[in-house]
Amino acid sequence: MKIQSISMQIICSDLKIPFQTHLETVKKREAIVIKVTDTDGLIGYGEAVPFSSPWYTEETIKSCYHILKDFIIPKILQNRLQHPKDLAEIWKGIRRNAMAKSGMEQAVWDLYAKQQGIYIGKLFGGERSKVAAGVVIATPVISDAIRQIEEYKKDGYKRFKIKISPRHDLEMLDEIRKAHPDIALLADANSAYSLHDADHIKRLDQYGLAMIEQPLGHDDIVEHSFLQKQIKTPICLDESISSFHDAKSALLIGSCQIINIKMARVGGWKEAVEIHDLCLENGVPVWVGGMIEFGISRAHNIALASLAGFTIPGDLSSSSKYWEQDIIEPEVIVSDGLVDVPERSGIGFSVHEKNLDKLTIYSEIFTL
Ligand code: OSB
Ligand code: MG
Repeated sequence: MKIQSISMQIICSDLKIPFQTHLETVKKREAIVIKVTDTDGLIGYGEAVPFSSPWYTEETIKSCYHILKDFIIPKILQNRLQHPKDLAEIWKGIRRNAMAKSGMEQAVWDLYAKQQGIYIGKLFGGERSKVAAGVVIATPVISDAIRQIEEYKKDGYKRFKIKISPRHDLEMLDEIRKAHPDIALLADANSAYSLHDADHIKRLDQYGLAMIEQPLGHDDIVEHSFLQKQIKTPICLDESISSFHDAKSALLIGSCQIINIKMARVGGWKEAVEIHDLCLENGVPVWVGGMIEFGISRAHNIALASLAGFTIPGDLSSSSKYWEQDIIEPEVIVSDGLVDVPERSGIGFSVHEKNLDKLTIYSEIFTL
């Protein structure tokens, strides 16, 4: 692939609105932008999206940077990649650290797609020209949630996701259903419940939720299969699915009826597409999960969502939901609840280098 250099930029920006779950309130977002440049000057872009603290997965911006700088980047430069698929060989000697791998896979696949002159989604069989967008409302304040849903309805978002926990669920859902009886609604618990709460969780069945996302342990597969047998609402797994193997296990024992696929959580394009293919074969619908990300990661997610199995609207909000200024051009725009899938080569968006530099707080460049 004639890779000449690899650079990393840590970027940081305030969120327009704080993102609140029972685990953490995110007000500032950091990410690592990875650029892989070939000898012709073509650049592939990836975005590694761990948080600054390990509340969602065990990775952090610092741990991710360390794994990329000290292990992944040297191996890639020394091994002279022929094809993005060769990354599988490099991953063999690096356990977990999915977000570091995902950021690098994104950059290498984007470069490869640009070298081939093809849109990245097409490399994986993507076929949609528009993808459906859902939005996340992350506040425990009921009146704020209702007002935000009101606003987002105007943009035509096709699905609304709220964050719940045992202290903020029944009343919140009651009020939302009173104000918005017909919206496609789902509730994400980020592991706030345990199997002992099964009777309480059963009471959520009355709200006609499209699904409940990750009610139990962040690394659990088995207990979710017990819970699913006791409730009508379909379970969707998020945190528990960190690999193809996890997805296979979950389907095997009926732990969920839907999977939220996040490239970042499963280690990149290859694993994400394999999980998608498995679910498609088994008739299990999937959707693209979000990470409160900047435009590069969002662009990869839009490409992923163009694959046939993504039949449920993903966490694909407009750039302007979180950012004053995004790092891609054009920005992501949701209109009538849809996002256009680009056609240009690579990720199909240009990177706004000026905005990117404005947000950069640390950077390094690596060559052989
Ligand atoms: O649990 O799905 C989640 C964002 C960061 C970390 C975890 C989650 C989320 C979201 C997606 O809910 C929000 C978005 O990107 O719009
Ligand atoms: Mg989730």
